[in-house]
Amino acid sequence: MLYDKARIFVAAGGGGDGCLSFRREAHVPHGGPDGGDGGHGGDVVLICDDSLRDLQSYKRRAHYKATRAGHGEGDLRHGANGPVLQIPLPPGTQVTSWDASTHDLLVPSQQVVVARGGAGGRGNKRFTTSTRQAPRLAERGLPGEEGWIELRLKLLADVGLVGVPNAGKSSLLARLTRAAPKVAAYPFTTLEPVLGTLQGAERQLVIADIPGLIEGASDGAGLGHDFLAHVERTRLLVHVLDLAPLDGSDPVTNHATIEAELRAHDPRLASLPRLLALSKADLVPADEAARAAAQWRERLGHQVPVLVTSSATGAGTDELALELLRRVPLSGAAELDELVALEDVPSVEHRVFRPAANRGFRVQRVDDGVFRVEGDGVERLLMRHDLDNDEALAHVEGRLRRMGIISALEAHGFEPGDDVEIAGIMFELHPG
Ligand SMILES: Nc1nc2c(ncn2[C@@H]2O[C@H](COP(=O)(O)OP(=O)(O)OP(=O)(O)O)[C@@H](O)[C@H]2O)c(=O)[nH]1
Ligand SMILES: [Mg+2]
Repeated sequence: MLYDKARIFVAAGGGGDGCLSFRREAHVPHGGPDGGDGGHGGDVVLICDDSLRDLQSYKRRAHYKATRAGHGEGDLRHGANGPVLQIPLPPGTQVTSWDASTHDLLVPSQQVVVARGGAGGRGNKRFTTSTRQAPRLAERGLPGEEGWIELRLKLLADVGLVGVPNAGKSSLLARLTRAAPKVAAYPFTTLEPVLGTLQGAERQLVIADIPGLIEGASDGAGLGHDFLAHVERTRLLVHVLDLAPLDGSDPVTNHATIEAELRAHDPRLASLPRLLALSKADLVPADEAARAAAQWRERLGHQVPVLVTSSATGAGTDELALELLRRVPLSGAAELDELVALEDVPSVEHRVFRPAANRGFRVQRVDDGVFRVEGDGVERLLMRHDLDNDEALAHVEGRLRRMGIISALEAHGFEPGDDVEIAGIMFELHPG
C-alpha cells in the first residue's frame, strides 16, 4: 500500500530561561549579577531523503517535538541551544503548514524549517543599568512554534501511464520495467500507483502506472482522482488505449474520456507531451491494428506518436521504450532551471514569518475593572516574566508604559489596581 498522505504535529523546542544569579567570592560581600542567557530552542526541519519511498512511518507516529534549550547558569554560562529535530521525507512530498504556507521537497537533502525554536531568555546580568546594579530578574525562554502540518506525496516520475480501467497499463509497465504490478482481466485491478524504472543505455526513466480513470475522475469518481496528483509532475504521458475492449466500448470515446479528465484535473496535465500506445495488438489481426494506427495518426496529428504494442508478445514494446527515452527531455529545461535554482539557495529554506517586532496591540474592556490586551510583542513580554517577582513586575510595567499600553488602558477607563489579562495571564496592575 502506498501511503501518500499524512498529518503530523510538530513542535519546536522552547528557549531556555535566563538565569538570576550573583557572583559569590570569598572576599567580596556583594558580587555583581552573573546570570547567563538561556539557549535557543531547537527548530523542526524537514529534510528531503532519497532513501524514503512513502509516508508510511508518519501514519504510525504523529507527534514530533524538538527538545527545549538549556537554561542559563551563574558565572555567565549560557544555556546550550536545543538540537534541531530533523524529519526525513521522501522526494516529491508537498508540505502545507498550519499557516497555509506550502513547500515542495524535491531535491535530496533540501531542507525546510517548519517550526522555529523559541528564543532564550536573558539572564540578570543583561538587566544591569546605571541605576540598577543588582537586577533581581531574568527572562524566561519563549515557547517554540508548533502546529499540524499536512504531508502529501506526489510521486516524482518521468512518465505516466494513463487510460481507462483494463486497458493494459500495468501489463505494459511489467514489460518495460522490472516492476511486477498486479495484472488481471477485470477493471480496477490497480488500486494505487506503482513505479517502475526503465533502464536505457545511458539513463533511467521512472514510469508511474496509476489506477484506471473513468468519466468524472477529476470530480472524484472511481479511484482516479486521488492518483491524478501522482502524474502531475511527469514530463510525458503514455495514453494506453485498448484496440478491442472486451466490454465493447468504443476506443474513440474512451480516448476522449481520458483526455477530458486530464484537462479537468489540471490544464498543465493536458498540455504534457503524449504518446499513444495502442495495446493488446495480438488480439486483433495485424492489418486491422495497422489500419487503426493509421487512423489515430490522422486524428492526432504529428505531435503524438502512435505505437502498436502487445504486452503478451512484446511486439512494439522495445520501440515504445526507445521512444520514451528519446522523447523525455534529459531533465527538461524548465525543470533543470528549477532544480539549479533550488540548489543555489541557502540549503535551509525558511517559512515566511510574521514580522518579528510587531508593536501593534489592542486594548479591550471585558468587564468592570477587567481589561484585555492583545498583540504579539506584548504577549511575548508577558510570557518572558514571572509576575510574582516584584522586580520583574516593575520591569514589565515600565515596558507597558513605554509601549503606550498604560495610556491606552487609561483611555479605556482603567484605574490603578484593576485587573489586566495578557497572553492568558491575569494580574493586578499598579503602574507606579
Ligand atoms: N492478450 C493480451 N492481453 C493483455 C495484454 N495486455 C494486457 N492484457 C490483459 O488485459 C487485462 C488487463 O490488463 P492490466 O494490465 O491489468 O490493465 P490495467 O490497464 O492495468 O487495468 P486497471 O489496473 O484495472 O486499470 C489483463 O487480463 C491482461 O492480461 C496484451 O498485450 N495482450
Ligand atoms: Mg493496472
